[in-house]
Amino acid sequence: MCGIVAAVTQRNITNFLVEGIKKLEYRGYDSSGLAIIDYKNNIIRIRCVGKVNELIKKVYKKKILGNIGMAHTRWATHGKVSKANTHPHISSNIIVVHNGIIENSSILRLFLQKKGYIFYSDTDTEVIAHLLHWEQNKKKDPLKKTIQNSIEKLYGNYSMVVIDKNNPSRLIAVRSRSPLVIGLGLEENFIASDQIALLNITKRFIYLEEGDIAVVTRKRIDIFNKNSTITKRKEIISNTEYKSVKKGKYRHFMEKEIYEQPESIRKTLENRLKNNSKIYFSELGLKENNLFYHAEHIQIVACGTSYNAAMVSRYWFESLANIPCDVEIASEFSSRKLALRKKSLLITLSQSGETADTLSALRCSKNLGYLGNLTICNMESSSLVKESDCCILTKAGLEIGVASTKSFTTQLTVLLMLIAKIINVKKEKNNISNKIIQTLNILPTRIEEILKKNELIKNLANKISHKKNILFLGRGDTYPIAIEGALKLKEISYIHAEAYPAGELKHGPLALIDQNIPIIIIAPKNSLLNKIKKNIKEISLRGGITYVFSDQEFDYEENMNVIKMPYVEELIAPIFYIIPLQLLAYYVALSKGRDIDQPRHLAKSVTVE
Ligand code: HGA
Repeated sequence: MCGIVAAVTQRNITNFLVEGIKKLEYRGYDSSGLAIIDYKNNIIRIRCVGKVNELIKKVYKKKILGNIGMAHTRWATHGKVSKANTHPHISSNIIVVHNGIIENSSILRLFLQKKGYIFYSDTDTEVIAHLLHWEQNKKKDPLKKTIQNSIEKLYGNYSMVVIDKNNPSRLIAVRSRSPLVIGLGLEENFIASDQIALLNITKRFIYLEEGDIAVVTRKRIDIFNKNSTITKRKEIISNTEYKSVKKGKYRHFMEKEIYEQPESIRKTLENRLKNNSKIYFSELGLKENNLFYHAEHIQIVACGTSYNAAMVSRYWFESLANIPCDVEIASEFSSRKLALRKKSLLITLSQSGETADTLSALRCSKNLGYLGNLTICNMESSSLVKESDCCILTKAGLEIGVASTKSFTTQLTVLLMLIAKIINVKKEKNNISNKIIQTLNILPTRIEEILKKNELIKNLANKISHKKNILFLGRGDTYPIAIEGALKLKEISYIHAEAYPAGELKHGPLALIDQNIPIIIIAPKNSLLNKIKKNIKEISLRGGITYVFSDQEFDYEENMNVIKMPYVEELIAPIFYIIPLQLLAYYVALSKGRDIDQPRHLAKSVTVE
């Protein structure tokens, strides 16, 4: 959350900052701002509430000329959404943009107020700016030393970029549990919270590591590690293509990403299914085989959509591989005292690999005695990948829409492959893993078939988009799909939606049923179909209106509508059935005119706990 770009350039910096921050808008869009030191050494700061386009309009009305500056797009944590709280924050000569939370900011604020500092915002970021200014003037130290002294006083997870107007040739970047990447140019250098902001300028990147402070000028980059020792960090050449961040023929990134799923799944499967009988992950070696061989329990930790993917996989781990599996929301996992299961393998799931709650859960788990930990992640250079014992990459490509779609289905694809791999490792010959592999091969084609049914889904969206509440029901491994369908609808249409296991309705939620609550039911052919048919009857008898997604025939019940789905193999039905629910959420939100790629109050890559 919160996007940072900064640069020290040969050319005028304004276009770079504006274009860079636009690309990071997915990280937060409450407000945005920039600050440039102009050719006369004045700080020019422009800030506004709302989308980055508002900022762009304001910036281009002024002609700003300068070679060093920073921009920020905000997802508020300290202080409401307002211009005064928008970054950059300034304390005399010190300018700061920041991502994260300073947990002890109230105490520091009081301390600085006593020293005479006047605060113009409610943010923890302004506290950093004044603290740096105070430290700098107290000891007359160079800025890097000042920053080293100040960060000892800051508690929390954050990253920041600082410019000192009195030395306007360098940027100072600090990484403390929140990512920052340096982009290397020709006699100019850049900083961003995500390489996506820099991809049209450079392919050469250096990722800062925990506790690093980087001093960046046009010609030099000096990185100091957490012990203040000058250090070298590896330069990487990114192979991410810039074009993948464009919408192309689609109206929204979410729509594009829904339709990209067959391709993303093909990429995720590519070179990993060997001779239809073995799974091969190039990221893993013999050490991991050993880990899988000894694992007697799986503990998965995740948030949001990744948590829902984990919930589906719990059914698979237990029914296919006969390994007990528990799934927990990351923020809960790290905030309670845990009783460890014997020989337990910890798995974390995250699209960005920067999800603060999941990272914190991984860090908490480290001394608890897990057999080892594995992350399933979409971002190779992320903190989660770096801090885990081993990783398997989903190959979803960049996902820009705040509501995750292709990251969910590629996570499920990897989880199924992982289960087949574990079965292989534990027992050399097993039909189940062969069946998983064969069925996964068919998955992209099955998804292509369901994507062609979009007209059916559009019709349903028109019928329900004016409703205030919607229920989603599933049973067995489609219950988490009902949860994910409800989450998608809530996120982008703002309609209240809840999901239940169909068998649970009679234990309470049935009292909600009337003609005003459409009930979406996922009912593929499986051993639970007859039970779910009985549940549908119970709803119909009470006047409830049901919309049943199924490839099966049903006896007519009053107020029941069947949305006929193409055939799909039972094993991959959960992955298949989320597609119509993603489309449903999309078309409902479209008909309500919602801001689909950037729904209110949300942001992608949730880097605060
Ligand atoms: N705490 C700062 C930055 C917020 C942030 O990083 N959000 O992800 C603020 O509230 O402005």
